[in-house]
Amino acid sequence: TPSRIRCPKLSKRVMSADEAATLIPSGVNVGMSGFTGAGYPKAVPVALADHIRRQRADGENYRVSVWTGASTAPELDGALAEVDGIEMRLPYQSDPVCRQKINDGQMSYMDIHLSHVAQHVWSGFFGKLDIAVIEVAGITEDGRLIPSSSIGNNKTWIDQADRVILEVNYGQSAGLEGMHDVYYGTALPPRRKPIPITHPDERFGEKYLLCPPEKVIAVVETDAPDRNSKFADPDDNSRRIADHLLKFFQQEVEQKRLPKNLLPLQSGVGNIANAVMAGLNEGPFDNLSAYTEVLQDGMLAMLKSGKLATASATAFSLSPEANQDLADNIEFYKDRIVLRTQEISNHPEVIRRLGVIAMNGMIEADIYGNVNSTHVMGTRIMNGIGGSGDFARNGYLSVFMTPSTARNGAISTIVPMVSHVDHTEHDVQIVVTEQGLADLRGLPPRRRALEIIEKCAHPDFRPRLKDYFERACASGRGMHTPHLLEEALSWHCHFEQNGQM
Ligand code: 0RQ
Repeated sequence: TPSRIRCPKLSKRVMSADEAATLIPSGVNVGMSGFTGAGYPKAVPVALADHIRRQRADGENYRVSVWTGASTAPELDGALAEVDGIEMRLPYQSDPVCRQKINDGQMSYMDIHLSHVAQHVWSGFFGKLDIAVIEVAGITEDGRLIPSSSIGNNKTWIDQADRVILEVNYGQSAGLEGMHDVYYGTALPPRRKPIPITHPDERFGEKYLLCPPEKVIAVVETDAPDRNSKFADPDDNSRRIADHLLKFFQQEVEQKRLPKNLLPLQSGVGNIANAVMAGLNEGPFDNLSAYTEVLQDGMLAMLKSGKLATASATAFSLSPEANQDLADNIEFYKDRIVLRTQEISNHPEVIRRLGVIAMNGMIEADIYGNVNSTHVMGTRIMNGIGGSGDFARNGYLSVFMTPSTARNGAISTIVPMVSHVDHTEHDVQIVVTEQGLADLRGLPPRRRALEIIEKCAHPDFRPRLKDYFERACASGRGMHTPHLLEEALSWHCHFEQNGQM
């Protein structure tokens, strides 16, 4: 294979992952590439974990803080968490070992809106970024970097870090070159200008990441696939959720509240989101577009079938089969996909202007439409808010979806009061479960409660929710958003004590 390091200056910095890892001292802040299991460094974090383990055996308390785009993979989050090597982690993770360490209180975690991360770093809220570790698909003759299968915060990490370690991954399709659009025009107030996007496929940035060669202290060559998790085939619940949503979209088109090709779609992570895309691929809508952060299998299939004309994102998150399809047909997909930095893929201004249809998963919703996306029983983090808040608050439509029960029916995902709130009632318009779809637009709180209980709650829990609501209304307390405070979280307490709500 021909070298992907076409810049002579940088080919002189090639070294092993072990050597590169020793250039990362204890106590530093490290910005790593990676977004939803795509484009994360494959070799240096594992080598760093080994290095930390060895130093720990010699009695040194070696830890670094790890900032990324979003979730990564066992070779990064898993490996570093396993050796207790992470002091503080931000902004989104979905790794089981990390989750355990965070919930056990051994690792700090800051869960931040994905669109906010870059600007918070520019402002220095988290301290200085010392080192960036970035996977790229190649390096051009003049030292520009060909981004990999995600961009995330890479532009910010390279700009802000004093030193940069590059991983050049030969396992990424060389054809990715030209798919990206890296915008260098963002700034802090008062110097901000409008972000020039009026359609998801517009390009106005660079095809490459720009990095002064002097900053690059190491280049490591790798050849390894992304996490590439498989998606489950849509189950009955996901299919029903998708059916309810499609019917709703059709009604909105008939009422002329949505155009025939809908509005740009944003779809969250996971199997339900993927099932909704599968439903749309068989549905009546054509010439669709997507302005989203993650491109999963479902959207790739829609691009292939022609249902989806164009898609903008910051990362792929594909199964091994879909990833192969991407590589085999990269020129076809390159005409239809733009990958951007995450401050642009998730930019509130753009999401509002385009009128994005935001569709995200959730842990639970309460009868008034407040949504918990992140915490099990109010205290234990699952993943993080990710981009769901960027899209929910600013979209034209904000949809949250979940099966109506969890843990084999022991938990109702519709509860009197959410045990943690990520999206307030003001940001939530549509709630969908396999039972039905609640359209909360235009409804005051007590009517929202009746709509959610009737349409979304599981029949095993519906009478108890109704009873709670009626007693709250009769309690003599405030009638705007009636609650029985002494009982509002009793369903969660009951689950913790008895394993059943
Ligand atoms: O647990 O894995 O132990 O079985 O939560 O639940 O039903 O498989 O749903 O994979 O779609 O995830 C909100 C976590 C849903 C996700 C969440 C348990 C359930 C299961 C997963 P097990 P499902 P999904 C763009 C948008 C926030 C970020 C976001 C998420 C596990 O959608 O992380 O939207 N969202 N980003 O058993 C206790 C409940 C539960 C519950 C589910 N009420 N109580 N456990 N579970 N409901 C992408 C990015 O931002 C990068």
